[in-house]
Amino acid sequence: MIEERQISLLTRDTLALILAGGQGSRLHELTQWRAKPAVPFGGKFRIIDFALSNCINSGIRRVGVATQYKSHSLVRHISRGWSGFKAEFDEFVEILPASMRVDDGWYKGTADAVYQNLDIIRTHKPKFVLVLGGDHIYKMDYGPLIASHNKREADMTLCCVEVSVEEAAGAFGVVKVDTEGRVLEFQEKPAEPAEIPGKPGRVLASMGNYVFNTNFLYQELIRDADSPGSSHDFGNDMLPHIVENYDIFAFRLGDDQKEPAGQPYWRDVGTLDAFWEANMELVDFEPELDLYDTSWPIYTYQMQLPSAKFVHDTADRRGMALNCIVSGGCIISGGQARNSLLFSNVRIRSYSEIEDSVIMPDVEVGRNCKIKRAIIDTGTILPEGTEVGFDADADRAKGFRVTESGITLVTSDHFDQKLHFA
Ligand code: ADQ
Ligand code: ADP
Repeated sequence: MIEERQISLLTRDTLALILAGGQGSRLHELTQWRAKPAVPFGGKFRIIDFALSNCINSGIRRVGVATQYKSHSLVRHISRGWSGFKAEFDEFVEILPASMRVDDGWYKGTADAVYQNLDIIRTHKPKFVLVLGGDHIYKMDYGPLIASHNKREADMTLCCVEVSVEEAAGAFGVVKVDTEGRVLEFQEKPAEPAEIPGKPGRVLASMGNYVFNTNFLYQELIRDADSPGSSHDFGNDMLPHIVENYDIFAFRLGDDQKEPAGQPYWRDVGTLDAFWEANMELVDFEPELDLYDTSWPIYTYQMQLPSAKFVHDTADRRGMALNCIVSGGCIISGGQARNSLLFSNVRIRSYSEIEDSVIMPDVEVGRNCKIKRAIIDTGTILPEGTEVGFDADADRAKGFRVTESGITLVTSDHFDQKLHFA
C-alpha cells in the first residue's frame, strides 16, 4: 500500500498536458464553431472541465492545455474559469496554442502538440508528464496511476478501460496485456479488435491518457519528430513503436482503481448519439456519473445567473419540469419539460412541450413548440409552433440533422439567425 504522502509527492512532481486541439468532426454542427473539449455538457460544464477537475482533485496543479482547432470559446472558458491559480505556489493552468514555435506548421498530430512545447515542459522540470485527452467525460484520480507507474519503474504507462467490441471497433486504440499488466500489443483503432481472453465481446481500450518519465518522453518525441513518414500522433506512430521496443504497462480504470468512480464510468461523447445519451443519463434516477458528489467535485466557469424559475399562471399554462436537470437562469413560463436537460439561460414559453431532449445554453423555445429526442444547440431561437423529433423525414426536409438512432440536432443556423454561439 502506497502512503498518501508519497502519492502527493508524485503528483506534485507531475506536469499534465491536456490535448484539446482536436476537431471532433463526428459531432457535426456542435463543433462547427468550437473545439470538442469546449462543447457544453451536463447542464453547466464543458467537456474539458472533467480532465481539468481530475487534475486539480488529484493534486496536479501544473497543467498545460494544447489548443488548436477553433479554440476561441475554449480559451475564453479556461481564462474565465481556470486561471485563478497561484504562480507563487508554482500552480497554473496554461494555454499552449499552436504558435509555430518549432517550425512553420500547426500541431501536426497529438505527439507534435507535445513536441512543440518541449522547451516549456523543460523549464518546469517535472519528473513525470501526464498526457491527457481533453474530450472525455470521466472521473479519475491520477494519483494511483502515477504511483503504479513509479512503483513498476516503467518508462510509460497507459490508461485503459474495458468497453464492448462494438464501441471499440474503429474508434479506440486496443491493448493486449499479460497477467502483470505489461502491454504486449497495441493497435490503433483496429476494425476487428481482439477480445480480452475469457471475456467475449469485451476489449481493453486505450483512454488516450499516458504517463511518461520525462526523459523517456523527450527521447521518444525527438525520435518521432525525426522519423520520415510519421504523422506525429501518439496512437498511430509513437505507441506502436514504444510497445514494440520497451516494457510499458497498462493501468485499468475500474480494476486497478476503484475510486472515485465506483464502477468505471468513461464516455467518449464523440458522436451526436453518444453526446445525447451521456447527457440524458444524467437525468436518470441514479446516474453512473454523480455530479453532486462533493468528494470529487467537477469545477467549471459559470456565469452569475439568477435561479431557475417556473411560472404557472392558468390551468393550461403550467410551467413545469419533471425528471429534468434545470440550470441557472432558466425560465419555464407556461410550458413543460420532461426527462430533459436544460443548460443555463433557457426559456420555454407557454404551451410548449419538451421531452427527452438536451437544450443547450441560451436557447429560446417559443410558444406551442413540440420537441422530442433532440439536441437544440446554443443560442437557437425556436419560432412559435416549431416541431422537432416527431417525423425524421420532415425534420430532414427542414434541414435538421437526424442521426441513425433518430436524434435530431437543431442549430441556430436553421432559422437563418446567423448568430453563432461558441
Ligand atoms: P482519438 O480520440 O481519435 O484517439 P485524437 O483525435 O488524436 O485521437 O485526439 C486525442 C486528443 O488530442 C483529443 O483530446 C483531441 O482534442 C486532441 N488533439 C487532436 N489533435 C490535436 C492537435 N493537433 N493538437 C492538439 N490536440 C489535439 C486517441 C488515441 C486512441 C484512444 C482514444 C481514446 O489515439 O488510441 O483509444 O484517443 O479516445
Ligand atoms: P409566454 O409567452 O410563454 O406566455 P411570457 O414571456 O409571457 O411567456 O412570460 C410568462 C411569465 O414568465 C411572466 O409573467 C413572468 O412572470 C415570467 N418571465 C418571463 N420572462 C421573464 C424574465 N425575463 N424575468 C423574470 N420573469 C420572466
